[in-house]
Parts: sequence; C-alpha cells; structure tokens
Amino acid sequence: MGEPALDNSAVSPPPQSLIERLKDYGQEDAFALWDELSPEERDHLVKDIESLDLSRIDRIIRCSLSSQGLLAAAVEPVPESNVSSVEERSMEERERWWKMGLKAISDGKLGVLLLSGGQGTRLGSLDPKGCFNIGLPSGKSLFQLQAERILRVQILASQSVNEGSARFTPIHWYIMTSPFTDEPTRKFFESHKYFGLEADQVTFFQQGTIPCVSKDGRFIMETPYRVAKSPDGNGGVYSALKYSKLLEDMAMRGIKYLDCYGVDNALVRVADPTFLGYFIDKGVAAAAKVVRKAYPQEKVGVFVRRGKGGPLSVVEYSELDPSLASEINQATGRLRFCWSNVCLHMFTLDFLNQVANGLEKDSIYHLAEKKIPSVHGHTEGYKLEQFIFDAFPYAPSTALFEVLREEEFAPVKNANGSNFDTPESARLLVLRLHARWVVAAGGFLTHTVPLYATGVEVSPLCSYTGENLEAICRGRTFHAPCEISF
Ligand code: UD2
Repeated sequence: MGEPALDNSAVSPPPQSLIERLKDYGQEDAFALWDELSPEERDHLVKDIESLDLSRIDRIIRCSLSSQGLLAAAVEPVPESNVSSVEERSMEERERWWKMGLKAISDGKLGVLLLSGGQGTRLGSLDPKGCFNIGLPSGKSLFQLQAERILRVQILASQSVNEGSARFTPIHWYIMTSPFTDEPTRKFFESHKYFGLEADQVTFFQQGTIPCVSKDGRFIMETPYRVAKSPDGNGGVYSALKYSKLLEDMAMRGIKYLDCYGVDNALVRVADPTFLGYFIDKGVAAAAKVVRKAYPQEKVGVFVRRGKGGPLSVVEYSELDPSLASEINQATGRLRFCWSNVCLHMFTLDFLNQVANGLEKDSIYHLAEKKIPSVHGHTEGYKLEQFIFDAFPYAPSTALFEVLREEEFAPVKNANGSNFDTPESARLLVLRLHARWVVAAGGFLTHTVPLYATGVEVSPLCSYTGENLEAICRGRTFHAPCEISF
C-alpha cells in the first residue's frame, strides 16, 4: 500500500508574515487560490508578492483612487506669449539656434532619450512599435529612420564646427523599454547592427511595472500565482533613470540636455539642433514642441496653465472634459486649448535629477480603465501609469516651441483601416514632405504627391530637413516608388 497522497493544503500554509503584510494593505486575496496551487506555483506566488514594494504600491493606489475624478484646478489656456510660434520666428533666429544646437551636439552635450516601452496593442502588432515598417519605399522601420537621423545630425554637427573633418561626436541614445519590449528591441538592434550606429552609443534600460487593480483597489490576479502588472507609463522614465543609475552615466559623459521623444512618430526630428539651440538660448529646464490641435477630439494632450498664472501642465486627451476640448477662442476663432502635446520634449539633466529625487512625493498615477486579463477571464479594472509630462509643473522654467505638424508629427498609433494615426497616414505625411524637399531642390516627380500609397522617399542619411539635396536632385526626374539615398 503506497503512502497516502500528500495533502498540500494541510502541509504548507502561506507564509504567515507575508499574509500579515498583505492584510495590512487589504491585499490578502492574492493568496485566495493557495490551496489549489502546486508547490512550484506557490513558490512563484511567494516570489511575485515579495518582489512588490507593498507600502509604495499601496500609497500609489490609495492616492490615485482617492484623487480620481477630483476636479482639477481650473485650467486656463497657455498664453500665446508663452509659445514660440512658427510665424514669429525669424530666419536669423532659426540659423542661430541651428548653429548653437550643432555646436552643443559637437561638444557632446546632447543625449537622446527614447520612450519605447509602450505595447503596440492599438497597432495590432506584437513587436515593439519601433520595429514597425510603415511601408515606405525603403521599407525602413521607425527605429531605423530614427537611428539614421541621429547619424545625419552627427555629420551635420561635425561639418558645422570642424569644417568637414571626418571626426564627429557620437550622440548617446538611451532607449527605455518595458518587460514587453526589452528583449525583442535589443535583438532587433543587434540583428540590424545598430543601423550604422556604434553599439556602445546605445543604452537600453527598462521601466518599472505596477500591479493592475480592480475598481476597489485590489490586486488583479493574472494567474492563480501571479499578480497582473503593466508598465508604469512613460512617466516611469524618471524612476527608471534613477534606479538604473543612468543619470550618473549622462553626467559622466558630459551630457547636459536630453532630447526625449515617443517612438511612434514617423517624422520625429531626433536630436533636432534647432530645438536644442532654442532650448539653450531660452535657458529653461523643460521644453516641448507643440503643434496646433487639428480638431477637438484629437488624441493628443493639450498644454494648459492650472489656475491663473499657475504652472504649465498637460491635460491628456483621455482626461480632458469634452466641452473644454471644443471651446472656441472668440477672438481668434481657434480652439481655446489649441497647443497640443506631441511627446517631443527637451529637459536639462539637472531637471531630470530634480524630478528623480522628488519621486516619493508624486504618488498620484493616472488610472486607465481596462479589461484586465485575469483568473476570471477579464476583470474590469485600472492600469496605473505616470505620464512624462506630469513633471512639467515642477519645472522652474518652461518653454513651448511650435512646429508644423506636416513636418514633424506623423503618429503611428492604430492599425491601417482606422480613421487616423495609422501607418498609412504616417507614410503619406513622410512622402508628401519629402516630395516638397525634392521639388524645392530642383527635382521633378512623375506622380502627383503621393500617388495612391507610394512616392519618393529621402533617406535621413542624405538630408535631415531637406538640406543637401540640390546636387542630387537638380534637373533630375524621380519615379515612384524610390528612395533617394547616397
Ligand atoms: C501620447 C501622449 C499624448 C500625445 C500622443 C501623440 C503621453 C502620456 N501622451 O499619447 O499627449 O502626445 O502621444 O501621439 O505621452 N510609452 C512608454 N512606456 C509606457 C507607455 C508608453 O515608453 O508605459 C511610450 C510609447 O512607447 C510611446 C509614448 O510613450 O513612445 C507614448 O505612447 P502612449 O501610447 O502611452 O501615449 P498615447 O499615444 O496615448
């Protein structure tokens, strides 16, 4: 007669100390299915719970749920005087800022900070968004377009300060990933040999994750032995930089300014010398590029002031009262809240240190209502996330820099077939801009721009903002689809 089957539940109850700690925060349900777990599943669950900073997470959940729906301070539009607009910008200023920016880049003072931890859920892609090919004639991914823009700026900076010598200063590229995007991103860069960049000028780092909670703030169990978690939002960049000690790395490299942007913009001018020159000239701690909002429901944040003369802030599209979104400024006939956040930021390293050292103060996270995959199939609950622009109110000085949407903002958010912000709409924006560059440089096109879904593409290695195309284009006729490169 063999030994009776071991009755697990009688033998090893959950660790009492852990149960007590969970009870302190009302999260003891995380062990509800303990009796059904195998020994190794129990081990996974204990390790999962022990990996959580329960007091910090509890504070965030309580602060975020209790502040939910609280009427934020009355918001006012950003005064026009706070925005450097395209029309008021003189050619002299553009030139001066361009040169100032190239000089600072050549002196190694600029780092690039890429926010690439988001999941491509809306895009319908399982790969990190930066891997996405939007269908340009070259077939280049968003990562490759961005890497080649960095390469082009390195050359421009070198030409600008030491008359054509081949020596250039590598721009360091810090890429924030999440557990969902880290490995495939690293592999993609390795398999593409960093798109021509030096491997040691690219640093990957992971943002944090935070438990998903039910409407009453309890952990949602993704499986009987694992708490559901999600990346902590692109505002997780501050704590990620702090805990990965990359702020010290930046200081060690002599970096003073960080050009920070979202990966899902096909026209992003990475390491933009003009924006950097403007930023240095203004001497502010934080700045953002803005575009005029296209329509009230556009899925962009808007810059506001909280209360009369209050700090500069951003209200995300998901939190902007629809009536406010549609208000019209009677004097101008434009939307009252018209300056859109397009996830194109510039920060001083000092300011990043200030934010990173003030993190414990900031426990209010945004709540995104989601159906969270759970042991019950799906649970209606919240993902908690911080937004990168949550730091703006703490900046001692800020500035907004208008850019033209058709030159610098081509979001890639939704799968083709959606009404807006698709790979197709982004591709058309890129091809229309490049067609203008070619014609301005004296080239001819044999198609209307762009015929159906293709056109003439200009490689970033050739031109950053349409410069340097005369010799290649003048008098030549180009047939779509093609890529103009060296
Ligand atoms: C973002 C902006 C919105 C507007 C819009 C324009 C924020 C919070 N919102 O909205 O104001 O500018 O873009 O296209 O910036 N990301 C991470 N980690 C995360 C979540 C996102 O790195 O945990 C990255 C993501 O990879 C992308 C960027 O942040 O590069 C913005 O992505 P999103 O999907 O969070 O923001 P979205 O598109 O709703």
